Amino acid sequence: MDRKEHSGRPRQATVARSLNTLFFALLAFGCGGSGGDPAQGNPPPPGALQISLVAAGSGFAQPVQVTHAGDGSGRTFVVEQAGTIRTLDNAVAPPFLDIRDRVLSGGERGLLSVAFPPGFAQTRRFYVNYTRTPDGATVVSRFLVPSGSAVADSATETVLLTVPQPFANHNGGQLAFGPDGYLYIGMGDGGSGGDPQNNGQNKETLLGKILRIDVEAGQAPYAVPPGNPFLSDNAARGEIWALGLRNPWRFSFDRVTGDLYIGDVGQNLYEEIDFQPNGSAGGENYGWNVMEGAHCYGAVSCNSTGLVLPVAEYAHGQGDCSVTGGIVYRGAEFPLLQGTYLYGDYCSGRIWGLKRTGAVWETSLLTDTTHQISAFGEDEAGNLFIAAYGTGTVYRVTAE
Ligand SMILES: [Ca+2]
Ligand SMILES: [Ca+2]
Repeated sequence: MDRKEHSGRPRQATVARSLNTLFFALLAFGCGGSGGDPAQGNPPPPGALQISLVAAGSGFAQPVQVTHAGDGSGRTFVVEQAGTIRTLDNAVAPPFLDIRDRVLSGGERGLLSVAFPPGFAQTRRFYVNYTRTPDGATVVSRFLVPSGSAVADSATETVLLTVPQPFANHNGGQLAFGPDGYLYIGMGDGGSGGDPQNNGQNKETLLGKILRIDVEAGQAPYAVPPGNPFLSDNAARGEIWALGLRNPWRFSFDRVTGDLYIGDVGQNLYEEIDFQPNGSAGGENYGWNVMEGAHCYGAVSCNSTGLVLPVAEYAHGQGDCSVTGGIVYRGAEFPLLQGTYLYGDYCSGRIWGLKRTGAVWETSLLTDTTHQISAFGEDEAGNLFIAAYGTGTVYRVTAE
């Protein structure tokens, strides 16, 4: 597993980072406090939009997701990598779900996300994505909350999808229900470095993709929606919604517009945010491993025909090395943030805002923190949170 080095050697040359740099041991980090970071001494100009972070919950063990169930309960859930889901207000109460007995955790493996479908308050069923014991394969499965119970029953698991993982890293892991009610699944390229199996561009594998499946229609284990883009292609898996992804660790849908924002972790040089408007027919090819960000990967030139370039990217440097895709702010409390997509970097702790004005996407630095930002999340009301992986604290985003 690659480490982010702070030896004083040039980062881009020495960090042969073969993976999403998420989840390293705490000792490997401290990027924001490593000294000599030019960003620390260059605050944005006065008057620019700034955010602050207020601790909202602590004591979580390696949190990797913050989300809500949309069930009117007001609960905000925190996913812990080893295999538990807790509520933000209490890190020590019996967990909402505990599947540590079947999760292979460590590095980039673990319980990676939970998603609650529309109607969860009535159906009491929800979905998780984890890497399983003992082989590290990706599992997407359904669990039930028994009637009369506030917590899930770990014995109710129904496995819907299993995807073998050739390497320990790049497991993607995001689950999210789109505005169409289908389940979207983020799959990394399988791992190692540089996508040696060329999974990103191979439509016969589920690796290196975003998948779209119908898990709520009553068909076992799931149905492939009739509108999926490659159903008529005999050399493609029908579950594929978009391809050319390296490790879409986090993606999200704008709760107002339905637009999809994808943070795809780069190889050694560029981190990127990809965009897909609501109403897209799918089939977008986001470029990996032909391109890394808006640049040819490992080549002076390349054929970018048909590839969808990112709407934002940043180069490694100033401590930046692994993007954590975020969320569009739709809360009521901070009008200045309205419609802004917040995202950050796991290594540097920096957080940016991205917003489209006409045809132009503009990025601004919102704050520079010392946190290992593993996830952005929101509650039912649209308040935004970040999870600080190493310290186990969840912060609420406020604007100044
Ligand atoms: Ca993998
Ligand atoms: Ca790309």
